[in-house]
Amino acid sequence: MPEKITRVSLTLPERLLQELDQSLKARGYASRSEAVRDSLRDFLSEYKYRKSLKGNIIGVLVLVYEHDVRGLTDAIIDIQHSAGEIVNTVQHIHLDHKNCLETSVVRGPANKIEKLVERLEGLRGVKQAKLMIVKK
Ligand code: NI
Repeated sequence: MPEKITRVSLTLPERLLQELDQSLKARGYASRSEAVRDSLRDFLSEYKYRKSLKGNIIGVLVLVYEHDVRGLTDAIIDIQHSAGEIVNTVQHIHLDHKNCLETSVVRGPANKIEKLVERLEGLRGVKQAKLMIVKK
């Protein structure tokens, strides 16, 4: 039996939509829906992977965010301080007039690191939060 399909509507920044449309042809996608479905599968797969991590881990967390979103920089710093025992270093790079990139080396219990990533990625103005696990 075919899977039931549900239609949803999204609000996206104009520029993000333009970039999506430009990448569709180059990547051979027939429609926006197809590309968004694949993106969602990646999004969920990454989440499930993070949730499956156990024990003590070491990783690098990469954040890209808009520093001019009100209160965001303070919120990120507060979260990093409150997780001080697992955030070992933070490197900040000013990407351009609007965007910042931060890499943090994180070390500690997987569930605490997962909580940290969840708190950061959900903040308004955070565009990317990627956790790369480094094998010991
Ligand atoms: Ni910056």
